[in-house]
Amino acid sequence: MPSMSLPFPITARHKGFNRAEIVDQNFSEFVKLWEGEVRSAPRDDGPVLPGSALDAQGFRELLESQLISRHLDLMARVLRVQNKVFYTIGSSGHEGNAMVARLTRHTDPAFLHYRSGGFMAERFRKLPGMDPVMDSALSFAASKEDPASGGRHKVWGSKPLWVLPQTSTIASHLPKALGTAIAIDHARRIGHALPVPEDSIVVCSFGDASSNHATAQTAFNAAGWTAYQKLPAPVLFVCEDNGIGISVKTPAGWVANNFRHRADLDYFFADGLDLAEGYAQVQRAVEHCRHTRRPTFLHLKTTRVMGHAGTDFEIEWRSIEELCAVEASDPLLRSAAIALESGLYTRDQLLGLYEATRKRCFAAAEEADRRPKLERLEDVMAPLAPYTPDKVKAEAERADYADARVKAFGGEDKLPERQPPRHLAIQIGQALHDVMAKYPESLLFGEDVAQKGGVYTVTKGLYKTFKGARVFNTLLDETIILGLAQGYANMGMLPIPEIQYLAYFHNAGDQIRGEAASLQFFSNDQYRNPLVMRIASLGYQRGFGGHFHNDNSITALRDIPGLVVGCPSRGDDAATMLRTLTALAKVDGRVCAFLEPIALYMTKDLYEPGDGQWQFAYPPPGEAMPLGEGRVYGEDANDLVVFTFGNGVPMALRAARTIQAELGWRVRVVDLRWLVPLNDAFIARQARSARRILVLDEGRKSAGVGEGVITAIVEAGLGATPLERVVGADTFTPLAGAAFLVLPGEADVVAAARRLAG
Ligand SMILES: Cc1ncc(C[n+]2csc(CCOP(=O)(O)OP(=O)(O)O)c2C)c(N)n1
Ligand SMILES: [Mg+2]
Repeated sequence: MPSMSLPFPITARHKGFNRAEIVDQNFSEFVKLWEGEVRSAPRDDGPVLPGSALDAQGFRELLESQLISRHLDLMARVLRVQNKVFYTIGSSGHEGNAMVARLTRHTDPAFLHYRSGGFMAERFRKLPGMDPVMDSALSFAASKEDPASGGRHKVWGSKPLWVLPQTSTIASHLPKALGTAIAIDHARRIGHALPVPEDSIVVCSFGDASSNHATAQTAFNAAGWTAYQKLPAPVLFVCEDNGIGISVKTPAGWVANNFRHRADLDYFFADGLDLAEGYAQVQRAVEHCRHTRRPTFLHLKTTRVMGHAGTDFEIEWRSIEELCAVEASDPLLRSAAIALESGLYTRDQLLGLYEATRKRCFAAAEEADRRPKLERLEDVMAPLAPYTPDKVKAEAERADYADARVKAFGGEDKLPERQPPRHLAIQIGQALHDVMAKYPESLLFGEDVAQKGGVYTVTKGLYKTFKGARVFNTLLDETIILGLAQGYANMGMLPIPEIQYLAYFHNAGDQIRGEAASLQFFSNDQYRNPLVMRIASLGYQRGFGGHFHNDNSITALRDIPGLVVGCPSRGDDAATMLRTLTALAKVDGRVCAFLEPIALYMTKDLYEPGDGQWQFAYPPPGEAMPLGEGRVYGEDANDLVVFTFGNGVPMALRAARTIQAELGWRVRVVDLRWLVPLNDAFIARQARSARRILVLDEGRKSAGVGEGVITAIVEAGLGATPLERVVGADTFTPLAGAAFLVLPGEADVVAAARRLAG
């Protein structure tokens, strides 16, 4: 508990319910009653107090930033009840983080804690003509004109100031902040031109409680893992330690104890409550990070006044003595003391500045309240999933990299389109060679993808061709793999991360669900983190079983807003789909998932062993698969139409033969290929001419792709068409032969057709 006591006794006024009012009055009272010695005011470029590294001009500006931050908080508490402001998690007690902003550059990408009002106000100084008060007010008011998120969330964010908006999920931004830092130095190794200066560092702030989170810990670990190998990772982790997380106290000394002695995470402490004292300490950390390019942990002492948020009535769960002691450690009281003691401000000047800042914040908030809000669903969703079909098509079909691909494949005669038809695994590998030849800024990484070429050798040869700077193994952590992907994307590269098995995507899903897929939305499409995530997926492996290698749950991907999910069932489709996915990433900044059906990797035959009918000619560059377009086998057959994807496609084609022989039906098989978003219009078109419908979904029954297909059919008014669904059971997949009890098989398809006939 802070030891500093108030310079006035605890009176009835201090026992009030509204702590914001009390904290506000404390400042004025503190200034009025201050009785310290006054020095003669220092020159602008002289130290604000003897021995301080902060000069007078710097102090004035930092103080102003602190006051802006504080009055934005106070304003939010007042106007929230009038429904003019929609967010009250504030920065009060953390205003010292303005020092971090002052000592870094506006081109140092920043991923910020929600208590970053001081940091933001200070960073706004770095570019002329910007107004932190009005910009913040528009965000507090959820106005459509909010320059950070367009009214979608109260976030700290700014395109010109390189502040990438963060979600409210604590710690989830650490992996991508680390990824961005690694990307900054990695760019040189592949000759990529960065959007920020080469000696930039990444600022990443978070709270003390958040430092315990698995997602934070994995970022610290990966930062250390990187630095241990003497690879640069210039990230400044700023732990803003106020000693508490909502209502749970961090054990005293825990943060220092936990981080002071970590190998390859260089620890610095700074007093964020005292500008005169803390400035040099922050400076040391920033300079260390910039010059050594090593991960740096800045333990910034802060406090939290006015509770966690406006809804947190601390008086109900903390003693009045404790509350008053915390409020006495308010950094603005310390700043007031410095202002007065240094002689830079008289009492009246300081109170005048305080009140003028209040007025400015309220005026901005009232103005922001009059600005337009988001009022139409189209406007809300506009930045979520941009899609410019013509440009994507042109980019996907662009084939102006002939020389690069000849080099990648090792000669004209080795080009894949000149080879005999091959199976899926080979053609994915070839397609990846093509993509990497086309985009020199693309990187392929994951577990075991480099020398070994992946568990299934799909990426074999890529390491040899494109070398270790572009094809590399990561440490074993999916959260970090996806954090790295976002980091590389933030720096303008094209990441192609691999997740070794679908089951392990779930392990790190928030990096896509909460982070990557949400960036365009919460930044009003100002920031994009395009990436193409490859995932070895789905069931039916023979001889290598068990749930975790045969996970068939696509549901976790289906409801991620903005995500594109494609799943090819054959090699030529894989190649043309990958071209479209990379084009979607490049042109529209989309986050994409490419599900590779493991059991089809090596499948060469369709009907009989040795028939070679599941191998296809490699489509040369210039061909691409339009987003949403399925593949139809037997376009004019309509006795039965089977909707399916992945392993279901060859299964349905085999079953179709039996059905035709037995029931005399001509069967059409529709490979959806694109699973998210489902192309409802395409499904309806195919269903309209069907006399009977069968939905074959190898995923689980609940909330799987099949549900989406049936919904599209019903919503198209075709619900009267006789329909059967063949789908995986709602269970985990067991080992060995028992797996086939859980997953749909050819016999189930035939049986469903019989039911339709009967
Ligand atoms: C993953 C996750 N779990 C829980 C929460 C709810 N939550 C929001 S803030 C918070 C406490 C964070 O404390 P700390 O990191 O110390 O930051 P402070 O608010 O004290 O600055 C919690 C539990 C969340 N936002 N994200
Ligand atoms: Mg805290």
